[in-house]
Amino acid sequence: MKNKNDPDTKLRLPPGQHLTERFPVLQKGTVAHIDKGSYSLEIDGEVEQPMILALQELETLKDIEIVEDIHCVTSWSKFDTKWGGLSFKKLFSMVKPKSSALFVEFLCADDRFTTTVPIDRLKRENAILALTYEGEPINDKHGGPVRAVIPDLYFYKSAKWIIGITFLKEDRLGYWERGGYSNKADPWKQQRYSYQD
Ligand SMILES: Nc1nc2c(c(=O)[nH]1)N[C@H]1C(S)=C(S)[C@@H](COP(=O)(O)O)O[C@H]1N2
Ligand SMILES: [Mo]
Repeated sequence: MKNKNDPDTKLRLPPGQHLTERFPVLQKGTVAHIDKGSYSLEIDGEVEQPMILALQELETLKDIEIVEDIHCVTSWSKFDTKWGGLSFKKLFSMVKPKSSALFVEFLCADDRFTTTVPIDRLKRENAILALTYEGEPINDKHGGPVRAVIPDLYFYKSAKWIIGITFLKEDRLGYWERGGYSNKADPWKQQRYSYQD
């Protein structure tokens, strides 16, 4: 088991974070539940090919598994979490973002929660639209059936219960960002609060 004094652990923990073996559950309100049979993901905005995809279709598009450390702004980090799903790269090759698309907004089933991410952040190999956690469909608590996992940013940018993805010309603040959290959210730069942006 890893511990704080292990040199590897120290290198992997961003400043101000501590390691947990648990997997805390966090969201603004209560845990949402999405019916898998009637689920659809609507992708629109600044794209050549808007799409509506059912869960089964997303499953056939699965192309990647990642094992990544995740970092919550409340200071816990968890190492080596394993997620499977669809790389944003693959999704982009299908919907074809226009050159005007600079930000991506995730719309979620919990009372229309949103968060946005610069499009370039999603072109990295480890940013995915996740369908599985540790080899199993993602449960309700952790944002199933479809959530984002963007390990390079604090975990509040990793939207749970995603029902819509909109490509934007200009940025919009999301739920936590309007509440005072950083819109940049880089754990290695310790960008926790909006007054630091
Ligand atoms: N839809 C939605 N996604 C969300 C949130 C939320 O309130 N609603 N909270 C974020 C926050 S603050 C964190 S830390 C992570 C927590 O994910 P977990 O519950 O799987 O640990 O989800 C993020 N994604
Ligand atoms: Mo969070």
